[in-house]
Amino acid sequence: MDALPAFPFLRRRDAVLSRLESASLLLPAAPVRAKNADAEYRYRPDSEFFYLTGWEEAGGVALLRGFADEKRFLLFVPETSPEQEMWTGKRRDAREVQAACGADGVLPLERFADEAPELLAGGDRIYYRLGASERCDAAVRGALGRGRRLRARSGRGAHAVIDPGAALDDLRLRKDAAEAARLREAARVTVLAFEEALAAVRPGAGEWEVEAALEGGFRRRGARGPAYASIVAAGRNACTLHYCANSSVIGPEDLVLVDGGAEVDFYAADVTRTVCASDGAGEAAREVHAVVREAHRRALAACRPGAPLAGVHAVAVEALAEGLCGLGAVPGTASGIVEAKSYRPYFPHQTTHWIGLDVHDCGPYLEGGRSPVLEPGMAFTVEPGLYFPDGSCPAARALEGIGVRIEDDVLMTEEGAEVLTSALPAGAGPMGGRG
Ligand SMILES: [Mn+2]
Repeated sequence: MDALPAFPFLRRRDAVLSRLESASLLLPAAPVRAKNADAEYRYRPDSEFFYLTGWEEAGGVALLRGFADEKRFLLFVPETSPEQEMWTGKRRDAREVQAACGADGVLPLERFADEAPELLAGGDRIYYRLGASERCDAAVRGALGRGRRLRARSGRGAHAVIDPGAALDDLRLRKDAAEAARLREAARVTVLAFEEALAAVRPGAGEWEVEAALEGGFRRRGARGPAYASIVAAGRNACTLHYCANSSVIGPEDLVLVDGGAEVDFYAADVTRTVCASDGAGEAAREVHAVVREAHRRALAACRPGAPLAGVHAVAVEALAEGLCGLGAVPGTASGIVEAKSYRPYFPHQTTHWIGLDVHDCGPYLEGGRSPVLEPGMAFTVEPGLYFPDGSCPAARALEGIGVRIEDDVLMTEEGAEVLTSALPAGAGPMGGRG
């Protein structure tokens, strides 16, 4: 992708600084994570840290001070050395970081322990996630001690620690133009990779081969890789919601559920399709698929500006309940099934979740007892499903072993709901017969 548009980060920081008022915000970069022994995972920055700094390297700490007239945004970064560069490559030095991030100052990390408590103590609250880093925990303890003394003398000093989500989640919920572009690109790449992955679905293929086609499709198009562990679940594996072993061989009568999404510039897509491995899939599987597809269609139609997010779920539940009734899976009427929540054994999750820098992005599902209303900038998935694990459905044993989910990504805009992944057919047909 092109370089990020000029300084969306600056605008985000301005928004956060004005919210902080008399408080400060302390955000450490995510640590490098060990996979096992001395092997490391590829580095991925912390979403909140990246959202405000645009900085992608490990080891830094961002400090924002809403109460201050100067040094409002400081970055502490590790010192570079020839030894470090030999092993892990060149890192930008303080001056380059300052230019790239627009910080008021960039300081070496070794000065953090001495300077941070002082810098934090003058505000009255510190937004910080306790336990995020030992270095920052210690600085916050120091700041609270100083703040107590300052407060006694001047009436203002750090005396409370608040989760940074309280200042950031609401901003991250409404995506700006730079974020919308990333989400669209993640969706575009995901659709193309899904076409390749679904073409690899056939009897006798390993689930891992479909996974390889999907994730290869992400990487070939420049995505960082999968945003989360890809699911390729043939037959009854699809009844395990977070199945990701992807180690079974696809049978001729199987439905195959594929759930994956590319991560592009740290923004996630999240798509699911469920398709027949061949023409040999049974009638029951096709009927369940048709029910989920209808729920998916109606739920997408319910994504309208001003509508409550919970309404999307309600519409999907209604359609699924009608389907469960028609399939003979649950006794009673559709409205009775909704009322008694007797669909829950077969649809145990929600229809929507927010997406963004995190595949399950921050943002409320209930505010003051009410569902949030859909507004431009909000991005979320729509993913109804039905799952019938073994032994779950005495009333209709033929359904047991079937799992279906269909999932698309939606971005609310001024014009309405933009289904980012609508180019990918939602049908169940085997190769070539989808639509
Ligand atoms: Mn999802």
